Amino acid sequence: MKLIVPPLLLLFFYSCHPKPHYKEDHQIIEVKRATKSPIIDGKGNENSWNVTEWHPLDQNWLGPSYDYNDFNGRYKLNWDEDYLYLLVEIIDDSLYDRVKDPLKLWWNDDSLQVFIDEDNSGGLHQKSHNAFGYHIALDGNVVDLSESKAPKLFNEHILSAKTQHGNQTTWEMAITLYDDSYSEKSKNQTTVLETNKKIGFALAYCDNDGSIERENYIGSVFVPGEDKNQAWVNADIFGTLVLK
Ligand SMILES: [Ca+2]
Ligand SMILES: [Ca+2]
Ligand SMILES: [Ca+2]
Ligand SMILES: [Ca+2]
Repeated sequence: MKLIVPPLLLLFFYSCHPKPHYKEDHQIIEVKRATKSPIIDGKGNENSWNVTEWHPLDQNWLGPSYDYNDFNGRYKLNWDEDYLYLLVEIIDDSLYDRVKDPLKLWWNDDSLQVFIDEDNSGGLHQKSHNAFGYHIALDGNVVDLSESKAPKLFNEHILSAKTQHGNQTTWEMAITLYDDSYSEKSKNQTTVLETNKKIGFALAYCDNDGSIERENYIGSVFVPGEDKNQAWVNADIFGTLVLK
């Protein structure tokens, strides 16, 4: 029997089921699998890092222009089935941790920020775990907003270590991924990474050299339009990683 659906009913169905959000991939980076998992010690001397290319951290999202000694940054990425690995090299003339409490004004201290959208869905993430925007403080604390929009430590999501030589800090991290079903009230499954998986990703550095507020906020992706400070709200601006 052929089922004939009246056009009005179809219209009703589509208005109740809007098209799913679609992120347009940009800044696509192919990430190679690590030949051997790196040791997270803040030293990028493993062979897997040596054979991996650097990417620039050079988009000034907030603040005036800066020179090389004030800030310069670059990063590398690798993966295995358990972790996304990140190596970041930062030149910063002054490391500043004004407020020691990791849950207060954390974005105004020198810190790295790692944005992860596990399924590359894009879309808003401020009030959900559709994507994460982890701040990693100089002392290694990992902060993001909780489901109730309060700051919360997510230290178990990112293992990090750093070393320093003069004004250069090298950060090495193993990042565990969680999908958008992540709940702060239950135990969560980690994502097992596999070849050809796409992940929404951006990196940023908050640079403060002694001011009340951060002086610069430098990101890894170009953000179109006047307001460049969008990553903490909208995962559409994240670049796209493709695991190879
Ligand atoms: Ca290492
Ligand atoms: Ca600086
Ligand atoms: Ca998502
Ligand atoms: Ca600084």
